[in-house]
Amino acid sequence: AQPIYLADYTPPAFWVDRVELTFRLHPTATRVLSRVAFRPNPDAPGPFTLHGQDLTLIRATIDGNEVTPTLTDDGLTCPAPDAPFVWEAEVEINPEANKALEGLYMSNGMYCTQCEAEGFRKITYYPDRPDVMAPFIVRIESDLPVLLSNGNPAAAGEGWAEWDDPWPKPAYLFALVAGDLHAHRDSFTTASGKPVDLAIWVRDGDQDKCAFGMAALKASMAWDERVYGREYDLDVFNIVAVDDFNAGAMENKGLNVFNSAAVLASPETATDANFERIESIIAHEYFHNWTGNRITCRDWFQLCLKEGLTVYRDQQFTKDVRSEPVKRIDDVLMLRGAQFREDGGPLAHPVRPESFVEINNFYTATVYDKGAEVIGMLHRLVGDATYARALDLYFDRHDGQACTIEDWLKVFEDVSGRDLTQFKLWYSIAGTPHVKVTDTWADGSYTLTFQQSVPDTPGQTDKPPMVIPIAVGLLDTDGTEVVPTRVLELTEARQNFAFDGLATRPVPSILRGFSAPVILEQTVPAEHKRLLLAHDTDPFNRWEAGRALARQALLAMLTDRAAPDPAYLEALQALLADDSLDPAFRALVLRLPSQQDLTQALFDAGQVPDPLAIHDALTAMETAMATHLQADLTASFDAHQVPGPYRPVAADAGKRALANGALALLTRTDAGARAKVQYSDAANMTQQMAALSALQRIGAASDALEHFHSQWQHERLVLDKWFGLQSSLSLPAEAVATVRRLTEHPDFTWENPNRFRAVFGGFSSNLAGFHDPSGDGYALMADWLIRLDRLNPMTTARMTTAFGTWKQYDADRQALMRDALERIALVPVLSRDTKEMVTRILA
Ligand code: HT7
Ligand code: ZN
Repeated sequence: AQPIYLADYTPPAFWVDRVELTFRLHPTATRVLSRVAFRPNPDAPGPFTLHGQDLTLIRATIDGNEVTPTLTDDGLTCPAPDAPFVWEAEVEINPEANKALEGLYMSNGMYCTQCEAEGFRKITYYPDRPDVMAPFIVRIESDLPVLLSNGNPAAAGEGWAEWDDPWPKPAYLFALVAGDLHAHRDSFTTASGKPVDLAIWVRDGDQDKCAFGMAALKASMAWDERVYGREYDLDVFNIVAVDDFNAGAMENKGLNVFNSAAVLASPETATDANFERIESIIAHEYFHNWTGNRITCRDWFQLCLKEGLTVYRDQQFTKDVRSEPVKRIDDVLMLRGAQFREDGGPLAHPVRPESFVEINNFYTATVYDKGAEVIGMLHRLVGDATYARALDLYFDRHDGQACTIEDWLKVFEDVSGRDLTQFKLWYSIAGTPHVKVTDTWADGSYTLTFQQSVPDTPGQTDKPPMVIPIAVGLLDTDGTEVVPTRVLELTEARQNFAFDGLATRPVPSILRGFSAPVILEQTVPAEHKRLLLAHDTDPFNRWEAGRALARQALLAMLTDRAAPDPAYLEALQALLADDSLDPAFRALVLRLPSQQDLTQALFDAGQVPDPLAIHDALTAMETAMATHLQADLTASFDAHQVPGPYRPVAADAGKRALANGALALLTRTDAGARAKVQYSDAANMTQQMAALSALQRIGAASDALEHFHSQWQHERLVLDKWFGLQSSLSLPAEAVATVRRLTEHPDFTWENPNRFRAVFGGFSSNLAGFHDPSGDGYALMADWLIRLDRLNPMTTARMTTAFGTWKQYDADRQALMRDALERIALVPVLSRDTKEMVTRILA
C-alpha cells in the first residue's frame, strides 16, 4: 500500500448537502439504502468518486436514473452532472462476519458501528473524509426493541425508528445501535434552560453499573459550560456500552459508543483506578462534542487538532474534580511511559504526521498525549486570560468547519499578537527534546544555562531549536523558597538566565509542573534531591526529586551491585509520616520506577538492560523498603483503611492507594499474611485486586486466583482482570508458561479485544517474562498476533508495539525479536495495518 501525504491534500470535488440512510437490519445481509444530495465544488473540480469497502452494490441511480459505476480498489467512480444531483444506492453488508469491528458489526446479538477513522466506507458508498460534512436523517428497520442513531429522535413505530441529526457532521461521526438494551436514564438542563434526556444503554444485568458513568456525564456537561462556555446542542445524549470494541470509546454525535470497560462500574466489580478512568473517558468523549464534532478536522493529518485539545480538556477536568498535582504526576507517568518511549524509537512521528499508510496506526500517544502537552505549553506561554479568549474565538470563528493546525494557531496569534512560527515546530518535529542545564554562582548572581537539542528520528535530522517554557523556582539551602515560579522561555540552542540579589547560592527547582514535554538533563547532588523532596513548594518537582532518588538508588544496585541506599529509605520515612501530605501523593512517592523506566534509564546511560536483573533489583529494593520501613508502612497501612461503604471519591481512593502501596511492600516480608486477610475481608474490588496483586507478585496467589475465578466467572470485565493480573505479574520464570496456559483456558475468548489485550497487553508489560532469554515469549506473542490479524487488524497492529524497543536489548534478544517480527512481516495475507507497523519497527 502507498503512503498518503499531508502535502497532497486537495479539497473534495463534491460537497454533500444532506444524507438520508435506511438500514434494513439483518445479521448476515443488512441492506443500506442511501440518498445523498451532492453539489460540485467549483474550487476543486474533479471526477465523482466515492469510498467503499466490502460492499455488494445492488443498484445505484443519479437523479433517479440507473447508473453503472466503475468499481475501484477503494470504492467507485461514475460520470456525474456538473450541477447539484441526488445519488441513491442500495448495498448489502454482512455485520455478523465483521470481526474487524469497523463499520457495522455485531456484538452479543447487538448491532453497533465504529466509523472513525474510515469505517463508514464499510457501510455504504460515500465520500468518507472528514472535510465533507452534512446533516443526516436515518431510518432503522429491525425487530429489536432499541434502535438508536445520531441526533434527535424523529419518529418511531413497530419495527422502525427515525433519527434526525441537524448538525452537519463528517461520516466518521455516524453511529447506529440496535439491540435488546436497557436504559439508565437521567436528565440535564443546560445553562440556557434547555432540557436534555440522558441515557446509558446496557445489556440486561448491567443496569446496576451505570450510576457512576451518569454522574460523570452530568459533571462533564456542567464543567464544559462553566469553564469553556460550551452548551450541549441536542435534545438527547445517549451512551451505549458494547463488549467488543477496539478502543475506549467513540464520540459519535449524540450517540457515544463505549467499550463496556470504559463505562460500567460498581464498587464490587471496578477498582478506584477503573472509576477514575471511566470518569475521564466519559468527559473526553463528551468534550469532543465541541472539540471534534462541532469543529472537526480537515483531514486525518490534523487528528491532534481534536485529540490533543480534547485530552488537554479532560486532563483539566480531572484536575478540577480530583487533585491537580496527583493528576499531573499521573499524566507525566503516562507520557514518559508511552509517548517518550514512542518518540525515542522506530515509531517516532510528529504530533502532526506528514504521511501514513494506515491512519488507524496514528491514534498514538504522540498525537494524543504530546498533542495535549503542546496545548498546555501554549496555555502557559499566553496565560489564562488569553487562552480563554483564544478558545472563545476558535469556537466562534470555526463552528461547523473542518479545520487545520494552521487555523488553530492563527486564532492564538490573532488574540495574543504573538508570532507562533517557531512554536509551530512542536507539530512537525518528532523526538523528545533534551534540555541540559548547568548553573554558576558569582557575586550574588545565579545563572542557569540551558542547551536544547532534539535527537534524530526516522526521516528527520538536524533539528532547529524549539520554544520551550521552563518553569523555575529557587530555594535556599534550608528549603525556603527564595524565588517563586517563573516561566523562562527557551528559543535558542543555548541560553542564559540570571537571577540577581540572592544572599546565597540557591537550590534550583527546574521544570516545575513538568512545564514542557522534554528530557531534563541536570546533575543534582543527592542532598539537593532530598531537600527538594522534603521542601519544594511545587508538588510535581517534590515527587520528581523522590523519583530521581529512587532511580539513582536502583541504577546503583544494577550497575555497581550497591545495596539499597539508606538515605533514600530515610527520606521516604519522613514523607510517609507527614500527614499534612495528601495520601494519594504519598502513594505516588512510594511507587518505584517501573521495569520500563529502568530499561530506558539504562539504555540512555549507554548500557544494555537486562530485564531479569531489573526485576530482581526492584524486588530487592521493595524488600529493603519492607524491612527498613516496616513500622512506618504498617502505621500507614492501618491509618489509611477506609471504613464504611465504598465511595469512588478521590479522598477515599487516595487513602486506599497509600494503604495498598504499603500492603504491596509489606507482602514482600510477611509471606502474604496481611494480603490474605485483606483478600478474604475485601468488600470492594479495589481491596480485592490490591490483595490479589500483592500475592501474585510474590508467587503466592494460586488459591486466591482459583477463588477469584469461581467468584467472578460470570462478570466478563472482572474476568479480564483475572487474565491480566496473571499475565502481567507472573514471576519471570513462570510467565511464558502462564500466558500459554491462559490462552488454553476456556474463558480465553480471544476475538474479544478486551480479553486479548488483558492477556497479551499484560504480558508485554511483564518485561522480565516477555523477554525470557529463550525467545519463547516473543514467539508466543507473534503466533497470536498472526492469528488475530486475520480478524482484527486494528487491535493487532497496536499490539505489535510490544516489539518497538527491540533495539535496546542484547544481540541474542534482538535476533530473537527480529525473527518474530520478520515472521509476522512474511505472512502472505497480512493486513495493511500490521504490515505498516512491523515494517516501521524493523526499519
Ligand atoms: N475518537 C476516537 C478514536 C478512535 C476510535 C475509537 C474506537 C474504536 C476505534 C477508533 N479509532 C479511532 C476515540 C477518542 O479519541 O475519543
Ligand atoms: Zn478523543
